[in-house]
Amino acid sequence: MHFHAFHILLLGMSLVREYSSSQCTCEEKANTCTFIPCGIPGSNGLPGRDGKEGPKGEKGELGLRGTQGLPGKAGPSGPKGEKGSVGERGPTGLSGGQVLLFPNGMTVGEKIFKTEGSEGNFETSKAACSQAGGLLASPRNSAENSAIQQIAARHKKMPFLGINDIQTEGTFKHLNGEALGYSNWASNEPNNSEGIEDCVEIHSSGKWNDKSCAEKRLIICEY
Ligand SMILES: *[C@@H]1O[C@H](CO)[C@@H](O)[C@H](O)[C@H]1NC(C)=O
Ligand SMILES: [Ca+2]
Ligand SMILES: [Ca+2]
Repeated sequence: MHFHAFHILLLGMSLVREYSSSQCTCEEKANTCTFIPCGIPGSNGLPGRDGKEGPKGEKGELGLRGTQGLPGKAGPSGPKGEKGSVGERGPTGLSGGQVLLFPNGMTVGEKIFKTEGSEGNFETSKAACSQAGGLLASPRNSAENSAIQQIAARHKKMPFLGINDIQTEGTFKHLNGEALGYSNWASNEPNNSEGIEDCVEIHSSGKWNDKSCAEKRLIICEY
C-alpha cells in the first residue's frame, strides 16, 4: 500500500506539470509544446532578405533644351566618282560658211577668199578677180594670210598677192595704193632678183617672195 500511494503522488505531480505547461504562450498550432517546457523568450532572428524591386516611378518633367553646339569639322573627301558619259559632239572646225566654201574658199572676218582653180599672170589674175566683182587677194593680217595659204595648199599651187612695187621699185603697196601695214617676207626677200621682181607670190609656208609678174600663178580673189 505504501508503494501504491507513491505512485499516486507521482501521478499527481505529472498532472500538475501538464497543467502548468498549458499556461505556455506558444502559438496555438504548436501543440507539441505540451510536454516541452517553455523557455525564456529568444533573441530576435537575423534580418530577412531584401524585398522585391518596387514599381517604376512616374515620368519626370522635360528639362530645358540646351544650346546648339559648334559645327563639326568637314569630313574626309569621298571616293572618286565614276567616269561620266561621253559628251555631245563638238562643233566642226569650219563654220557653215566655211563648209560651203571648202575647198576653194575661206572666210576671215567679213572677207571671203576664193579661187576658181584657174591660173594667170599678174595682170590676168587682177583682171579675173575684178571681173568677178572682187580684188586679187591681198592679206592685211596673219589670219588673212593664213586663209590664202590654206587655199593655195589645197590646190598645191602658189598664187600672186595683190601687192607690187611696179610704181616705185622697193616700195610695195596694195592694189589701191595702200602702204603695207602687214608683211610676211621670206628671209632675204624681197631681193628684186635680176631687177625684174615686182610682184609677190606666197609660198606653201605662208612666206612671201617677190617674183616676176609674168609668171603664171593660181588666181585667188577676195570679196
Ligand atoms: C632672190 O630671190 C630669188 C627667189 O625669188 C632667188 O631665186 C634668188 O637666188 C635670190 N637672189 C639673191 C641674189 O639672193
Ligand atoms: Ca621689185
Ligand atoms: Ca625674190
